[in-house]
Amino acid sequence: DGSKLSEIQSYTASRRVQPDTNMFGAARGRNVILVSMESLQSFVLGKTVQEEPVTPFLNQWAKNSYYFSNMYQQTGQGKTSDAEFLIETSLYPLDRGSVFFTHAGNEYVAAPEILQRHGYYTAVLHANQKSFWNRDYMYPSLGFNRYFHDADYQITPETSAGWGLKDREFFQQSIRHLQSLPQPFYAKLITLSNHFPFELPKQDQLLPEYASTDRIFSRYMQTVRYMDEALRSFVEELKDAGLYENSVLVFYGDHYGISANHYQVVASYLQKPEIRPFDALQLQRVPFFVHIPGHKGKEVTAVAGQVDVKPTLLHVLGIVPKADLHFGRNLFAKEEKPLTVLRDGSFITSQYLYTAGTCYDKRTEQPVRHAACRPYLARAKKELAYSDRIVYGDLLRFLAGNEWKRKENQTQFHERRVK
Ligand code: GP9
Ligand code: MN
Repeated sequence: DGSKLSEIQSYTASRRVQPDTNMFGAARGRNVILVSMESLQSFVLGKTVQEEPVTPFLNQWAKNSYYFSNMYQQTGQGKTSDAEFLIETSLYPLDRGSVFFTHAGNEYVAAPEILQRHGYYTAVLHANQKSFWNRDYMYPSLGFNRYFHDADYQITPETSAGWGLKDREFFQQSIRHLQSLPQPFYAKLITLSNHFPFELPKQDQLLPEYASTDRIFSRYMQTVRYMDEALRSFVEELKDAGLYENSVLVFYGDHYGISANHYQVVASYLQKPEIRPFDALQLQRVPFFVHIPGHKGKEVTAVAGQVDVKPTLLHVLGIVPKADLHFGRNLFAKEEKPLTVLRDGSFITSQYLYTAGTCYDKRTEQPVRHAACRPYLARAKKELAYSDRIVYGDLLRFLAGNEWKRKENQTQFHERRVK
């Protein structure tokens, strides 16, 4: 019942000591174009293969956007879907399984739903089967009006590679879907080409080959380079379609693409003797960009997580929801003791990094006494436990101001499924 929620609400409220910043409402009323960048990790940004940049477009993009260089991915087994969950709800995904499958029928106060109530039309665009990750059931619960999936795209052998429609084609074909939406809209586009096992025909390989016996890593560099190119042309196409100026563009990496099986080559690529637990955690950083046309942007180095995207976005849109609950924070406001918790309980603060029971000093990269991390450890555990309690107990049903949903909920769950 409601009392279970109130303890959690006092916790999240106490964490929310976030004043307005000069970014409040900076993108008020604009369309939101969100891009989930498949398997993109931060370590490739600014890097080269045989002197050729791996991400020429994103390197540039980082200079004219708010670029959050210390954002960590917080996903679990639900991979892309967990990243979506974090971004839309500012809750944590579960420690096992995919919350998209296990709790699609829950009540949420997700960003699309909040934006819908503020006059936005909300859509997802992704050229894969609509039932993948149970998206067709989950999206209505998050507040999406429309889901463009594989049936809405022309997918031929020539336009496909690996998992399906190539990103460049996907973006091209998405333009007319975006043009068909009522404005302002909130549209999330989910890329696919940079997905394991990173397959790409010769003519799309734009980078010299990275010489290594680890084929997966070499191919990853190629598909990252390809996605970078696809993003570059997408922004051009948005400009041509007249959809750039009146939008805010939010790009995020969903989760890692290079698993621990490939750390030997990662170590040699990064010119490190080995990937220690400290390095492995630092590799969990994913790029996050908030690009507002007309803004110069800047690099924000504060520790951040995907859970922070929703409050950050609402802040730049100038929206203060009537009913809301989130674990993340607005990244434009200064936080004295920022804490980013990963799904496995590891965490990162301004000074320390904690993983597998060891506390490290980020500056020296060496273990320090456990006591240094202890004050954060309790908070980290609490965050995950509270979030789990909400998901397992479907507690947002009891959120004050959320009552209107109870009526809607009387509709059979299966009828809410995306058409
Ligand atoms: C599938 C795509 C990839 O539609 O989002 O999912 P992933 O395997 O990365 O979770
Ligand atoms: Mn993914």
